[in-house]
Amino acid sequence: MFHFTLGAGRATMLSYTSYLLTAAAALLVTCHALCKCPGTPGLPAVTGLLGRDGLRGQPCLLSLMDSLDIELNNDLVNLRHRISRLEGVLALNGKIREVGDKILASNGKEVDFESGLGSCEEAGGTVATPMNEEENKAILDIVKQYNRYAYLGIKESETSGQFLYIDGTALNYTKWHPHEPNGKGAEKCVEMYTDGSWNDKKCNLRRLTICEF
Ligand code: MAN
Ligand code: CA
Repeated sequence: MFHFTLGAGRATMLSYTSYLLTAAAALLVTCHALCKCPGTPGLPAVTGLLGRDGLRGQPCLLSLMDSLDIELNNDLVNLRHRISRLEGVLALNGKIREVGDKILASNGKEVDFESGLGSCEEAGGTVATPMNEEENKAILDIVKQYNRYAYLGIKESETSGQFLYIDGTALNYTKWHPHEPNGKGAEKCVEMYTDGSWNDKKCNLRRLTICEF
């Protein structure tokens, strides 16, 4: 979504947005001028390009609902554009990684598993949990950026050797280092090494906090 070429593409996007804004503003002005249609009982509903309610009496370009739709859609387009620009800034500065629908970020701090989870949840997210190769790579990117092992959002269940997501559901992807997991109930957390592979590990160590949102 954000490549760092902010040349012609961005200019096109801006001029397209300005075009949309101008078009919507023109429609709104027209609507305000023409939409005060007194109902004329008995006349057939006006259809086609006109208001979706089938307006009666003087023809209207847009119904009030249509003009509100345009206004809301306009707000939505502007919000999306602004969020996308903010994401571009954060990605450019190495503050976030985006993978699929997930946004990944670290506060750069190394703390035990529960503290890290607490920080992530307080910020509205949870501990980064790789659910496929692409997500694992994005988390690995941050591990490499800080050159620190990080805890993942995976824990061993009561059943020794069985690891689950924090919400208790079964793993659908794993990247265990050869011969891991080997803690047999004594290493209930999981850390990511700087090659992206996983090791089961005690939960009371200091590991990089990486959250997903
Ligand atoms: C240490 C710990 C274990 C890990 C082994 C691998 O003992 O980090 O979790 O499995 O090293 O040799
Ligand atoms: Ca281990």
